[in-house]
Amino acid sequence: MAELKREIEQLKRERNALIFAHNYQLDEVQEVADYVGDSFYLSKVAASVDCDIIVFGGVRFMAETAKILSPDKIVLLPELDAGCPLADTITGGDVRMLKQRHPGAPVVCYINSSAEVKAESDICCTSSNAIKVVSSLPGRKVIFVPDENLGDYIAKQLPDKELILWKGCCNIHAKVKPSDIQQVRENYPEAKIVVHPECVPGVVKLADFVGSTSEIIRYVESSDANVIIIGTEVGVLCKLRTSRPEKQIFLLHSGLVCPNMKKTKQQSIYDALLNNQYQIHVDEAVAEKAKHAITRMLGVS
Ligand code: CIZ
Repeated sequence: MAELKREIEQLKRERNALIFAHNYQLDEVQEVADYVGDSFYLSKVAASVDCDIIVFGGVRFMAETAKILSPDKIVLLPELDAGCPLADTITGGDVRMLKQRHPGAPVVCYINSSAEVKAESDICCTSSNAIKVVSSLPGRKVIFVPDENLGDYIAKQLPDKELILWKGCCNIHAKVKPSDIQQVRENYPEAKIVVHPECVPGVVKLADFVGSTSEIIRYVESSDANVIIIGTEVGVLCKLRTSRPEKQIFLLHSGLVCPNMKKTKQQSIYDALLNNQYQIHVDEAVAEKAKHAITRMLGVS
């Protein structure tokens, strides 16, 4: 592994490349990354960073977002089939149909969506800025796609808004049930329970804190609690194990492991740098419209 790390470092220098890793990536990928964070943070970095190549440890929609914001750079997704089943629940055609059904209502798309869906949307959001983004819009009615659970969470925070929701969900977060929280409360009465807003409403309601991956990491790092139970993908534990080794941090459900996020390994990063694979291309017209939705989000947050 140490040898592979050295070779990745060398290739990175030779190719003027930078490695991005989402908070859900394997520890071995986060360890070789130049930037680790959530989609919002990584999008901002992609828009400003100076390099020729971005190797994206993540899933397709994340690499597409980086390409849309940095069209002159080569963006590589090391595992071609690292996708997002939530993003795949909706197409651009579905968004056009929703707009026809609700004329005049602005469309907010969660960043977990294809470039085509972003291109049909007025503004994009991530789980860390969704409430800010939706509240920035004029009028009452807002179409929100594709995560129904995140949409429900936003709607509860913003009772003046009427959200039209798409019935998509992350099948990893949806595994957590309210009974998992009740069980943990019995076993660890002193613990704080923190969950992602992609969890179902019954889970969100019972949690002590709800936030995006970066917000969860910040919450744990600054919390006085010694025992913390986490309801999001296991990858967030990577940073916390080193930044807060004294705390007892557990996963709320053993199924909180995203198989798509776990496809990328150090070897895939190395192969990507060596063979220039797999290059992300986004149709120019689609990219231009999608960029508008993403930069509008960056302006709001
Ligand atoms: O916004 C992101 O990166 C996702 C998909 C989750 C999160 O909360 O960070």
